[in-house]
Amino acid sequence: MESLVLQLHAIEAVKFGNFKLKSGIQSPIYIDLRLIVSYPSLLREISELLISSVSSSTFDIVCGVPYTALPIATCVSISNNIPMVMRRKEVKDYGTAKAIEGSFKENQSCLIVEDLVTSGASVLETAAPLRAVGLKVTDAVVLIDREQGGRENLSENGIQLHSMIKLTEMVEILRKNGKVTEEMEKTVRAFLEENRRVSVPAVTPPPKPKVSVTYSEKAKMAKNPTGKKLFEVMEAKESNLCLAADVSTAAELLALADKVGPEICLLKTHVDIFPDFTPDFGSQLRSIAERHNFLIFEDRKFADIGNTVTMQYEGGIFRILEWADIVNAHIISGPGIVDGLKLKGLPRGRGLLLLAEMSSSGNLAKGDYTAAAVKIAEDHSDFVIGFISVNPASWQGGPANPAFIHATPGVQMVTGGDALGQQYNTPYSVIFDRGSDIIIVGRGIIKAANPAEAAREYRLQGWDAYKARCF
Ligand code: S5P
Repeated sequence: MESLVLQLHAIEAVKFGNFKLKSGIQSPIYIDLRLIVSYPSLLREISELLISSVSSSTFDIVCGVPYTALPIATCVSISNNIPMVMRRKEVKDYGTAKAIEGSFKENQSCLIVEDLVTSGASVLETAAPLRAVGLKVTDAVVLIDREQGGRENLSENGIQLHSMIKLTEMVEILRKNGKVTEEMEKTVRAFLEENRRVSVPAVTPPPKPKVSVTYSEKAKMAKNPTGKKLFEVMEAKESNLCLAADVSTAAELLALADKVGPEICLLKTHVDIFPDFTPDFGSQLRSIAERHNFLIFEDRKFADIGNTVTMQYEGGIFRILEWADIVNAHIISGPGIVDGLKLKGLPRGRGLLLLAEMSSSGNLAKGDYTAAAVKIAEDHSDFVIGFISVNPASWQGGPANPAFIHATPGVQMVTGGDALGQQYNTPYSVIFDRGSDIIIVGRGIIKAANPAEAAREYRLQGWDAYKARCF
């Protein structure tokens, strides 16, 4: 232990002076173990020492307190062959809404690894989300105990602290080896006497996900006839899959719709990409939709003022109002856009989705913008059937009213993206973790060797995730 303390001092991981700690108090000693990543043999020594203080076989999983203890926990995991999980510090910023990364099962025991404990607040901040996902947390190993109430605060929260060395012991070693003066040792002791117990702020565990409302229940809640019908189709076909049919021609789209039709609840078009569009496109697509029982969504992304969009919706070459059950709109121009579209769409029983979030990287639809979309939808729930969303589970105040549909683009079997900013999540993460209702899949299906088979696979994955969420 003496040599370890001297090494920490030599690399300046222990400093003396006047420092403000995370808890707010001023301290004459500061310990910064972030530096140890630059000294692999020291890192190994510390991780071996830590795990030797507990019986490693009693733990199924280890978790380091971010960030300093992450490399230590990784070493403990590798050398003892214990799987590791990671706690995300910035759940909201990243938008996956997953606080704990990695595989684990409920009731597995998890050992927390930390470099330094003062009040124990950081350990408790990590224990709360681990416990919220069903892991058992009863022990924490830590290299240095600053002796400022950490042990007591953790014990009150059901966590036994195993520390390798106390701060006073460290300072004593350094004084004996001529690294600090007797006076400094006294100052540190006096400081510790005065700050015996640093209280911890209460840590509220994150709320458990709400038991989800089923699609049939949602169908009953929906005010708009198209919204209601969509939920009914989803339930009847056991499908929460929307095909983004971004093929090159109208002829190709019609052929694809017929093949993939049995697997989908909704088919999404970008009608303005077809060089061979003819006025009977809409009626042809509607007859295929009727045959296979799916709805049609023209992804027009209206964005203009109310008066202009009434004309764009009804007129022009495409006459979208005639054949699309659903269209969507940005809310950048304010609620007038919904009034305009509603004027034409509601008498025909059509529905509108608002773009509350987008899947592309760097997009601006977040925070207050998303909240404004939810507010506009609530004010027009006779016509607005829901949202294009990415992570409704992370929205301010939780997901919107369950009568709304949350449809999420940017879905493939593996996470990743394309060269132009698209970002992909898996069907399971979209439906189960992010609380969405519909997966919108384009290239994952249309570029597959057998699109109908690929669609079937996406449908099964999406439906399994829904069942896992609801039942
Ligand atoms: O934020 C969005 C909104 C939409 S509607 N991100 C999207 O990707 N979309 C649409 O979803 C996009 O226009 C495309 O039609 C589809 C995604 O296609 P994929 O090939 O990337 O799966």
